[in-house]
Amino acid sequence: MTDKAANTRGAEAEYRPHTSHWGVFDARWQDGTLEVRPYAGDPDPNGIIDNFPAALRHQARIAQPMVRRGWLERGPGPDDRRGRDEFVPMSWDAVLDLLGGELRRVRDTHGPGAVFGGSYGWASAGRFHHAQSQVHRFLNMAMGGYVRSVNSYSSGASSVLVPHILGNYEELTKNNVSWEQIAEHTDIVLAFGGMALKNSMVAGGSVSQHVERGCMARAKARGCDFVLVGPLRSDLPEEAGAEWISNIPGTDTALMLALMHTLVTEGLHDRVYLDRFTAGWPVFERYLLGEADGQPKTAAWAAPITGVPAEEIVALARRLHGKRALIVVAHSLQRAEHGEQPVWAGAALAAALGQIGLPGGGYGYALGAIAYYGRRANAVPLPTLAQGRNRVTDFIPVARIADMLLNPGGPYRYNGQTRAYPDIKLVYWAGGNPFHHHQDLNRLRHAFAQVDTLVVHELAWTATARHADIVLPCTMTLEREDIGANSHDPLMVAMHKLAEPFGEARDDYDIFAGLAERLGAGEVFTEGRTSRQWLEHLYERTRTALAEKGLPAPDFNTFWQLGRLELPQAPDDGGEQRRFRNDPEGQPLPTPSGKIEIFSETIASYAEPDCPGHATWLAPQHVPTPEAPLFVVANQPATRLHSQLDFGGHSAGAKRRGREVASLHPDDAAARGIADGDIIRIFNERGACLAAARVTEDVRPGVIQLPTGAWYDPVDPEEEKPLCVHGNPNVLTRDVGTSGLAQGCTGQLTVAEVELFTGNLPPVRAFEPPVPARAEAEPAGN
Ligand SMILES: Nc1nc2c(c(=O)[nH]1)N[C@H]1C(S)=C(S)[C@@H](COP(=O)(O)OP(=O)(O)OC[C@H]3O[C@@H](n4cnc5c(=O)[nH]c(N)nc54)[C@H](O)[C@@H]3O)O[C@H]1N2
Ligand SMILES: Nc1nc2c(c(=O)[nH]1)N[C@H]1C(S)=C(S)[C@@H](COP(=O)(O)OP(=O)(O)OC[C@H]3O[C@@H](n4cnc5c(=O)[nH]c(N)nc54)[C@H](O)[C@@H]3O)O[C@H]1N2
Ligand SMILES: [Mo]
Repeated sequence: MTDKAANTRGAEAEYRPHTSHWGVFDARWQDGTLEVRPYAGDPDPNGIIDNFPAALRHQARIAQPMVRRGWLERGPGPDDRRGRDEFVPMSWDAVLDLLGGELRRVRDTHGPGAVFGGSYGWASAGRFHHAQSQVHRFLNMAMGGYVRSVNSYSSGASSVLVPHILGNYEELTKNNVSWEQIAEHTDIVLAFGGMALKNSMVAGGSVSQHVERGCMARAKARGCDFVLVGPLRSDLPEEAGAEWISNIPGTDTALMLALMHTLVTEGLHDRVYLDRFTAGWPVFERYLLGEADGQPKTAAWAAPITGVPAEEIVALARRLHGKRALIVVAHSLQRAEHGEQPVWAGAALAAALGQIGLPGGGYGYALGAIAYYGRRANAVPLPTLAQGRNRVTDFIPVARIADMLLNPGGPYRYNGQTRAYPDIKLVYWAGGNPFHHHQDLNRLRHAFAQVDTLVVHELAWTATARHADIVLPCTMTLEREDIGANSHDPLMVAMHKLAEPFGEARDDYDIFAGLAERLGAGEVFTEGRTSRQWLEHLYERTRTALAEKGLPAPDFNTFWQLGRLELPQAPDDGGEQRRFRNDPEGQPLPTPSGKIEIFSETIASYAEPDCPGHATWLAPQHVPTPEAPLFVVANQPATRLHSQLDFGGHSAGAKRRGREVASLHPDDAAARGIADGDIIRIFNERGACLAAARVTEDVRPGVIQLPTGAWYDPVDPEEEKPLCVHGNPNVLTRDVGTSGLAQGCTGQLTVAEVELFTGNLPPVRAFEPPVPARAEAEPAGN
């Protein structure tokens, strides 16, 4: 049956609701094409929904199960042919039998502690077909558990640091200063790394209203000032009318210290607040004033480090005093060497201003990074798939995956412990793309060569799928029913099915159900429910909570027909930080002292050389050199979520000559004979990629910005360090942790050189499926 016939029978022009991490939308089939339109209640829709139509039936989709030839012929084992081998198509029954046997072998020979199921990644919206929940539930129920990963690539450093110094991480990011408070109360927003609208337009699970632009415009109209600190002018929108302080990347901690030094020496810091609400300020003050190390952290000291003139630093400190001031530190600052320090220094600065816990004031850590920050929490629980119990206790900090695979048994530091990496035989990935998210991809390829078996569920031929031994094609969100919602958005969405599965693709749930059955855990995994029955079952939790509150609580079928359901929300009450301010003795923070820890005895006792007991300027090791004179800022892409649907129309439309666009300053371009639109080669000791140059004054000199997400596309995978012809910055980034405290991802910044690319331009092949094996290559015995 053609798509048109399959999808348009009956109601050609009828729009049906669906949602995504980047927005709620409706879609319908018209003349054989899918049309999408944003949810009518969204004041500022996200153009990323336009990636769907062209992506749905794109050749980059995976049509049938595939097994890597070398694995099929020689069996499981380390193999550096991963990523360059051929694939053999296989039927679902055969591939599930084969994989079921391999899972049984690993479980029975090595135990579940030899399975890595961390499977990091954003997958798709939808509470049931959430790939992470599905893979974890499967591994718990059918394998007895798995080695997991903790924390995220987003906030690897801050999520470990914050519980030591500020309290609950979720409260700090999600129930703290809101957009509404900024619109109404804030006098000055000092945003380190900005609050780019491209970022806040995304939220895991769903987002129905993009309010950030409107709230910034309201604040500005009321007289609020916005000051952006960072290498790119575009990190605050025009509506904010921001002043731009363009500092050298990675130097924000020095700038914050100098701001605090100015406040203290001019008597502008809030001593009463610091005495009552913080612990350890006197130790930190001795460091600020140079009594501890002989170096006062003056504006004159910070000026050459940060590239910001001393007078500007002093003037900024004076301006912050006596105002309803909000300090914002973007996630990006901590996705770098010593990433803990700017998070801690930002908290100390907000505390020195005495603003934490006031409406619209204090510390808006990560505000603007994602659309579930700065919003109200829902007052009812969401449908949630139980994941069962993991009997394996071992874990790794998520960004240490390559270290783990390359050094089984090797020691590493994490949050005060010395731990050992597990010995992994099988890696199972569903819903993430390590060839998008991980650093130093040439090293990652070696790491994946070490395992016995790599299993990947994917909807498209990502580089991760190409490196797998067993590739199982899964449906795209549009091809199945689900319930969409996030914890800080008032709209729950009935995600209607809009298309038949591509080729032989199956839902992750059905794939796991088939495997669970082969491992003797079919009934435990499915509980006898179809997908539709699961949706009805999971919906009940929210319906019951609504009914208990005396609110409209439609049954599932009514919800499904309505398409959307408004959920009640909690008050915008400032959360834990406000409660602490109002009642410091009765509602202490969940830190060791019950206060904001400007100095942490606990962290000091860990004796990490790269993370001392208070915010400290630790000069970075990874700085520009004559061979690599430019900073590379590898930030989030504006036209897609990470690598998802990079083959869609919106993402493809923003590229030039099929390459990702890298932005650099006219001076840096001129010095290298580069003009706007030229193809350039960006390279360092770890690797090289091509990109299309955009020459603009909106980037600080000495910086080149190349967003993440263009699919890794090695020109010749046989080479040791192949050129990526498409523009994936993770061929350049370093694979090292933030510090021995958190071991977070440091992918945001690296250094490299750039030159005009003058050779024959190799085509982009990332979206062409790997050539299927010839018929005679079927496994022996066929
Ligand atoms: N250099 C550098 N690197 C970075 C960052 C950076 O700032 N700089 N940022 C980091 C951050 S913050 C993050 S969060 C990570 C993001 O890294 P990831 O979350 O791994 O990136 P995604 O592209 O979202 O990967 C999701 C994958 O799931 C697939 N998928 C979608 N729906 C389904 C489904 O239903 N089932 C299955 N099985 N698969 C599905 C998609 O096709 C896609 O390949 O990247 C990190 N990497
Ligand atoms: N459109 C879109 N939105 C997204 C995502 C996406 O992939 N696409 N990903 C989502 C996810 S998972 C996350 S975790 C968040 C990430 O949120 P962030 O990590 O905050 O986002 P980034 O865009 O990586 O970085 C924000 C800005 O920080 C600036 N910056 C980089 N280094 C420095 C520095 O040393 N100092 C200063 N002052 N500024 C610096 C860069 O100019 C950059 O544009 O974004 C979310 N939003
Ligand atoms: Mo993230």
